[in-house]
Amino acid sequence: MKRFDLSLYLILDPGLCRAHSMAETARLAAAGGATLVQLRDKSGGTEALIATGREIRAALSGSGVPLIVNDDVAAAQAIGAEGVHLGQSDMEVAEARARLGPDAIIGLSVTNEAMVRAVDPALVDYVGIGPVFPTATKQNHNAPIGFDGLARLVGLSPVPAVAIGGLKAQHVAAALASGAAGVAVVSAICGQPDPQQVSRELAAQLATHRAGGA
Ligand code: TZP
Ligand code: MG
Repeated sequence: MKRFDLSLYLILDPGLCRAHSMAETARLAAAGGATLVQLRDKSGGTEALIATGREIRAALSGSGVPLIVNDDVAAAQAIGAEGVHLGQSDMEVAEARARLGPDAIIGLSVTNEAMVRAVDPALVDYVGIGPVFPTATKQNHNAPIGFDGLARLVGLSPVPAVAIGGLKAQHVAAALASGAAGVAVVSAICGQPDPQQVSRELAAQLATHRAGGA
């Protein structure tokens, strides 16, 4: 049975991760409480992605934190990653599921109501919903939806949702109150002087607000 925890979902970006490597950032974040790690590298081809992905997988070994690869199903297979995250213009989820099998974790980005309504829970394990706020991390992102938009889309989703876009520790409470299972972050962890410490702070916020605390 596949198990995954969306609560603190780190997305690794090669540009922002320069201070520490992506593998080192993943290791530190997992030690600080990250529950899922995605490799999102739009800069190179499949070969480069596979090499980096193998380093990250090695860095995460023993942590129990699954590795998800953005966009590239073949790379995910070569890396031995636990899953893929697909955008609306990437490989069809049915095709990805056919290639990866029932145990793989498959995530899908959704930004509006029509996309959420089209999600097939037999194929998709979770959705990423956003951007909640504008963010410099993603070029040409869609219009921000805010926490109201997030809550509306989470409410329509047949699968668990993770919120994304400009989220920091101070937004965890509102993301959870909107019904998201967790927060997906890039710049809140990548490129921070101490990725382990900021991950700990995010994890502490999650623990507090998931428990229904203030
Ligand atoms: N998709 C929507 S917003 C975003 C992605 C990949 C980037 C989020 O990055 P950050 O730094 O957490 O705002
Ligand atoms: Mg994509």
